[in-house]
Amino acid sequence: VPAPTPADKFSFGLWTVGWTAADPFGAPTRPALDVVEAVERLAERGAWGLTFHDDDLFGFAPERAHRDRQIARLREACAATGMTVPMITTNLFSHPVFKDGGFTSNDRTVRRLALRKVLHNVELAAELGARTFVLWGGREGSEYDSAKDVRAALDRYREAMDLLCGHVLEQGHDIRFAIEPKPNEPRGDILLPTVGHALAFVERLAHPELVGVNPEVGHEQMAGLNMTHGVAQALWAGKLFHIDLNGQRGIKYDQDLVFGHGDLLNAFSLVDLLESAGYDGPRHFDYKPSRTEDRRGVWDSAAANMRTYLLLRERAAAFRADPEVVAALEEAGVPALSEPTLDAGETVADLLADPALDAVDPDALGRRGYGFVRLHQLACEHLAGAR
Ligand code: GLT
Ligand code: MN
Ligand code: MN
Ligand code: MN
Repeated sequence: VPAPTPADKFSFGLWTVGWTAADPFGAPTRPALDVVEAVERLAERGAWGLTFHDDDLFGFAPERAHRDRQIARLREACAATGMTVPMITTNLFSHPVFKDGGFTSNDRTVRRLALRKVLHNVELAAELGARTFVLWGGREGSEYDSAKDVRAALDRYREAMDLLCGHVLEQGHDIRFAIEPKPNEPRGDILLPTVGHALAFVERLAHPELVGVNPEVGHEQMAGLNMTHGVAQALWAGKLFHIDLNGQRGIKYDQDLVFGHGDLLNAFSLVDLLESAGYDGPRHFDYKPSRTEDRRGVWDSAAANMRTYLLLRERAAAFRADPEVVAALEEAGVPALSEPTLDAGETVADLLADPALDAVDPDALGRRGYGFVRLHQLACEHLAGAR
């Protein structure tokens, strides 16, 4: 497996390698990580980008001088290492003021504060040359159905998105927004819980072309969904603006494991999809180095994400190049699905009158074997390094 290089476009959140591992049950197990060290350590390992929330870099409501200094230190570290800032995002979930949400809080003043916080950070994104602005609405939701008017909340969510898009257009910034779905945690139920919900929401905005999605592996899997299918639909809709790669084992709390350390087969099909679809955006890792890890474990786990991606990319290419796989795909009818069901120019009347269809024996057709299991076993064998 080749070593990661910036051409692979691997990026990491400052909140990932920088996580001090405080959880709801225990205190931090690691000291805070300085942004300059994060940039340097990631660059040494072949990463391309660092992403962050406003609060990660300079805290909530920072003194002007502190904010400026942190931004300058980040810029210098990037200039010295060649690292980039491809995406930034705003923290609308940690401070108690956002306990009922930012854009959709029941409190109008909170909503106005949230919008102002994001607008400030959009300006920072433009200054740093970040082309994608992620919005994870972790606190936009409820625990109690009686406490949230969901239709009104969606009106407010849309109002916020329309305002942000209008601002970006007015300023002429080269920035697009990516909504990150999650079904629950920290709220009992979060609005726009899955990729599908987010895609439907985007189509009702004033500037849908400026808004896409940032699917996270673990978040789709927390909802029991197939990440590869969700990403495929986002690609199909032209909406895969960004992606959060990590690992999750089943329907439980958000584990944020290393990419591939959850459902490895689904990770394999995801890499196969991203590579074959020509997705050329960031490969962003949103994982948490486990609470058991020390500093060395942090950097080992960061490297593990990139190595797993490259390993799966290699395995997927070998799978596609294997003549037995090509034949099995053919037998399974996978390439045949790309053929339109009607001929060019064929009408409903032509279809209804097609004599070839009268000659079809549905029972015989129903006995056709597709060979999907054999095909999937070939995928498993490539993944396991047996072929
Ligand atoms: C938070 C969340 C992640 C999001 C981050 C972006 S914040 O860590 O758990 O999934 O991607 O806001
Ligand atoms: Mn997560
Ligand atoms: Mn997370
Ligand atoms: Mn995420």
